[in-house]
Amino acid sequence: RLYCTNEINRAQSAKRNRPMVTIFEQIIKREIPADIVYEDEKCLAFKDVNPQAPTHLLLIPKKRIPMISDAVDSDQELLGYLMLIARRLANERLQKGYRLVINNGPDGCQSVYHLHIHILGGRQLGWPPG
Ligand code: IU
Repeated sequence: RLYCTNEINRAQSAKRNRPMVTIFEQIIKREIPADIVYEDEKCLAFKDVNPQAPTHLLLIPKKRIPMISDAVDSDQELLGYLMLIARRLANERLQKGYRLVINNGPDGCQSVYHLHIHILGGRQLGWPPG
């Protein structure tokens, strides 16, 4: 549970210290490395550096949307597109099932303020989440 506590601490302090340019934007611009598994003109997917399951990918839009609660009506097409790409990446890798997750804000355990969909699978996942 120690790791979980650290994640919660990170999430609780993340918004206050929120940088103008997030690490995920730096990954999009190739300013820092990541294990990228998919890219197109609208989005990018890469392996989470601290995987919580045998498969743990992050899918992010190239458009800067800090969190799902910031999304606006005109993001409808992009958000639908992201869900379909997440489905495709997951279906290709995780025939026995998977979970798509969006953490939002400190209590939602969000630590990076660039919208991302977690794609998790490769083991039996529990419920409820912590
Ligand atoms: P969260 O939903 O904001 O808590 O998810 C952020 C994720 O980003 C988390 O799972 C981290 O392990 C992951 N991550 C990463 O893959 N690479 C990084 O450089 C950083 C965080 I910082």
